[in-house]
Amino acid sequence: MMTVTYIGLGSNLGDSRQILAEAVQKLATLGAVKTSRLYQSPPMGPQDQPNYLNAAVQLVTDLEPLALLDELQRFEQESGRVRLRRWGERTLDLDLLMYGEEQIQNERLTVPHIGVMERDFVLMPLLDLEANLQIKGQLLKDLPILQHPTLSVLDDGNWANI
Ligand code: PH2
Ligand code: MG
Ligand code: MG
Repeated sequence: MMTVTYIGLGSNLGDSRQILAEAVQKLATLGAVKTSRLYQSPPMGPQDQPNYLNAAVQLVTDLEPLALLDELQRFEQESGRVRLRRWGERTLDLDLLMYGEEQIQNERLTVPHIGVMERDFVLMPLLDLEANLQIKGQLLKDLPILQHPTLSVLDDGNWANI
């Protein structure tokens, strides 16, 4: 069965733009993808780290949640993933934000992803993909944090098609 899923993308080490574009190409091998705009965002967590590039992808796939997570983690490793500390800098972060309407809680996975509602660098890209997206009946576009976004649009075109 095909499921509409949403993946959050982040990078603040290496050639982040290239790394994210390659990640989108890899995600496209798993199903049909739509890509958000590309954003630059100040770091959440330790402030002595570079700004992040952030984006989101809508992926329609027949992979089950844990099989999809395996693929995401494989792509992170293939990008030469470096992760120095919690909330700290990394070459590629692929987060499974939403998997259809499902709520999932196990050792490996919490879906919807913790913090979606509090992070503008997750919400704005998601809303590019689906303006009326809801989580548990809450319209994401109505969340107050979106009234004072801290991120900026770097590219609203076909940034992933390099
Ligand atoms: N990811 C983190 C920690 N901090 N800050 C921003 N702006 N964007 C991120 O994607 C991000 C972060 C760990 O995954
Ligand atoms: Mg993350
Ligand atoms: Mg992650």
